Amino acid sequence: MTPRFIKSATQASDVPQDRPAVVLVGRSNVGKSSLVNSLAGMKSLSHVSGTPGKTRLINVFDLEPSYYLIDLPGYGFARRSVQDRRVFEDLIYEFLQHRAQVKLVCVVVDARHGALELDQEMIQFLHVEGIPFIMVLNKIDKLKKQELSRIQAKLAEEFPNLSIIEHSAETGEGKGRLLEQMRDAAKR
Ligand SMILES: Nc1nc2c(ncn2[C@@H]2O[C@H](COP(=O)(O)OP(=O)(O)OP(=O)(O)O)[C@@H](O)[C@H]2O)c(=O)[nH]1
Ligand SMILES: [Mg+2]
Repeated sequence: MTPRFIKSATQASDVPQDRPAVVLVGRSNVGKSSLVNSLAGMKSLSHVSGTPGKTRLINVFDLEPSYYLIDLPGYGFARRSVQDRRVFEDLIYEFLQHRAQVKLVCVVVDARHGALELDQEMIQFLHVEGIPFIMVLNKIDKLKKQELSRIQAKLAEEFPNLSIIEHSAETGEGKGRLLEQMRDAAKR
């Protein structure tokens, strides 16, 4: 089946609920939309931008029949006003909190930076809410092997029980493992 874009929703209640959901969250510009394209094996299913703050809506994709893949706006985009940032953060948290169909959240981080403060907050929230989550260490093509090992060790120490998947939208590395985890989560 060809992956397809289903819809952009402005609020949580507009997201279709007839399938389990796998959700991408993370700071603005870490590569969530690129990840959708990478997983779909398509260049422009989701809009990617060099300018942070590109995704402003809840975007719903159909990559595989057993779940919807949901791309949320990024948090922490510095050039947004505080007010605007809060609107996005509320949208993200509200969506996650009221959705029984969310089977897995992928917290996407930039491999060069690891988990920053807002990521820690997100992880804490998911933990408290009991929502299953993994971390996607993205843009690994930007790191030398040694730097990658260093950040992996740091993350393993910070989050001992967290499953972390390395990924690059440039090389496609990690794509298969990630799709497998999504498929498995959708069955639970
Ligand atoms: N080298 C490299 N660049 C990447 C990778 N993933 C994303 N990028 C680049 O990072 C920038 C941001 O990518 P997006 O996919 O738009 O990021 P996003 O997380 O969806 O951003 P928001 O929509 O603002 O939340 C773009 O210039 C991408 O080409 C990757 O794995 N490797
Ligand atoms: Mg985006």
